[in-house]
Parts: sequence; C-alpha cells; structure tokens
Amino acid sequence: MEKSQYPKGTKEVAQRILRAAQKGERAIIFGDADLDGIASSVILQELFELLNPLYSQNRDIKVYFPNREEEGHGISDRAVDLFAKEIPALFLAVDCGIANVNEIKRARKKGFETIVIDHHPPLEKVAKPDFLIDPKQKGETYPFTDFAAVGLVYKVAEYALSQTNYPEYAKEKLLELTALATLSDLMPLKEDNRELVDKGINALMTTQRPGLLALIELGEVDLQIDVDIFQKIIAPLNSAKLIDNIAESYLLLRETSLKEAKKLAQRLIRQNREKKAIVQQTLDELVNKIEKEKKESLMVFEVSDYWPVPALGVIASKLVHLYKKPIFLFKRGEQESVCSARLPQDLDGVEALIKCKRFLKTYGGHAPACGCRVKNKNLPKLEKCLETYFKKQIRE
Ligand SMILES: [Mn+2]
Repeated sequence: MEKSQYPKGTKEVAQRILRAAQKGERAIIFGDADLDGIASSVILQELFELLNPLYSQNRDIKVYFPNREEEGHGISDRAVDLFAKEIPALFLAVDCGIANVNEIKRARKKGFETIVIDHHPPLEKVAKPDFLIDPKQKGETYPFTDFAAVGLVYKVAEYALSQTNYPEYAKEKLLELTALATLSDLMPLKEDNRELVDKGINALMTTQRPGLLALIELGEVDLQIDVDIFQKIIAPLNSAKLIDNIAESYLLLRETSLKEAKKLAQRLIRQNREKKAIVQQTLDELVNKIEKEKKESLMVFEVSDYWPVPALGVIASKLVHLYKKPIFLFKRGEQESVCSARLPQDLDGVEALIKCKRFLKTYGGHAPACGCRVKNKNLPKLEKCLETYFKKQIRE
C-alpha cells in the first residue's frame, strides 16, 4: 500500500477551509492556551487571510483561549455559548478537542460546523466533530504520528496552499511558528518533526514577524544556538498571560508594528524572569520537603493553595528529572484542585488517571505529561488510588 501523503483528515479539512475562505464564512478558532495551541491558532488565522485577504480587514474570525484554571482542559461550554451568535460558523478546535465528546455534541447541536485538529491520544470516548485530524486515532494511515498540533495545522495549510498559486515562500511565516511550537511541546525531533523544525528555524533566520524580531533583538538571541531559541524566544512566549481569553503571546505574534511588538516582548521577557524566580523558589521548597519526608515514597503527591497553575508543569518536569518517580502537583482552589503531572519513562500517567477516573472531574494529556481536575474532598482517595496503581506497575 502506498503511504498516505498527509495525516488522515488533512485534505478534507484543508478543502473545507478553502471553501469557507472563498465564501468568507465566519470562523471561531478555539486554541489551547499553551504555545502549541497559540501558534496553531495564528497559523489557521493566517491561512484564512492568505486564502482571502478580506479576512484581515473584517472581524469574521474570532479567536479564544480557555483559562485552564476556570474552564478546565479542552473546549469549554462557555466559549461555545459565547460564540453561538456567530452561527452559521465553523468552530475549529486546535491542540484540544479529541476528548470533548459532550462539548462537540453541544456545539454541533447549536449549529456550528466543527473541526478538531488535535494530537492527544483519544481517551475511552472520542469526540465526533464534522472533521477530525488526530494521528493518534484508530485507523490512522500516515506513518508518522508524533506531531505537535502545530505540525498538523501546518500540514493543513501546506495542502490548502498547494491548491492555490501562492509561491513557496508564503509558507515560511507559518513554518517559523511550527518550529517554535514543536520544540516548545517537546515532541520527538525525528522524521516529519525534524524536517519541520529544520525548515522553520531556517525561516526564523529571516523572519519578518515584528513579534519575533522584537524577541530576537531584546533577547540578543543567537539563532545558531539551540538553547538560545528555547530560553530567549520560547520561554517568554510561554510566560504570557491571558487577558479576556486572548493570550498575550498571540497578540505578540500577530502584532504588525515593531514598536508595539517591542513593548509587548519586553513585558513577556519580564514575566518570564518572574516566573523563573517563582519556579525556583517552589522547587527549593519541594526538594526540601521530599528530601526530609518522602525520600522513600514511590510517588510525589503535593497540594498547595498558593502555587501558580501555569508553573506547575515546569516544576513537575524538574522534579521528575531529579527523582525519576511520578509527580502530581495540585493547586487547590475553593472547591476543586487543578493538577499537573509528569511521569518518568515507562510509566503512563493517562492510564493511571483512567484507572482512578471515578475520583476525577476531568483528565487528559500524554503518557509522560498529563493533568486533571478533582474535587478537593476526593484528593485523599485519589492519592490512595494512584499509589495502588503505581505500586502494581513498579512491581511488574
Ligand atoms: Mn500540544
């Protein structure tokens, strides 16, 4: 059998977007609020604009990033309701959506035509949008499946543009974002990802995007050095906050004035410094506590009222690196807690959460990096359940 040229669903989604752009249909882009989701949203929006320049002058594309602390992971009912007045419209979810069975059902019922472009492995139930791309779904025929969401969105753009007479270089401004978000999402740098990242870093060398030019200039970035790209471009983009469900890094990547871009970039660089300080302080506290009390424990399960949710993942990553055991960190809210978890190699956090899902409100993610929401009163039961699960896994 000939290998398929594009991940399953790519051509169908591209064709639907081509048709929508031709007719100037309204579109809602719902992106996860990390750099993968944000870059994916920018690329989709710019694809619409390339296909029909009228989009850059009107308001027919709306973008929304959920606040994880308030709305949880994935598509939120709040967004579906908020944009219902735009119907008829396309609802495009990027870097999330595969698990949103009910939200997709609801959006379709309201009259949205729905498109999901996700790279998360499906949980037990799979959402049924009108169009779906997710290389982790059953029946995928494309040989490479470790894309970031941004890589899949790029593939859609690539195919859509191949049906037009745009020159090759039109894709460069999309590739630079594809590279940054693939790196930021820590996807394996082999095969398609390797190619996308190499091409994207090349495009970054001659970027015209004011937001990236500002980060490169203010951060004195040497684009030849890998860690520079991580620390000086990706880290500030990842330190952005949400203002009215719009991510600051989305605004920076979309900014057309270099002067404005520099102001915004300065702010993100400062926020990144502050975030680093908080991460270090929290990490010191936790290391202290683990060394004193939990050296022998088989996992780390810690709850705090004070930790900043956006920093949990970074802190958990550092701890998993230090201790090579499952790390579950919770920020306790009034009724519920939000968790970010990181797992050492060979252990599957999603499987653990599925085993304990009776104590959870929502859960999702990848085997080494996942998360959940849980009612505060269920925290002790969840801890027991996870412990039992890992005890069994580690013994085997
Ligand atoms: Mn992602």
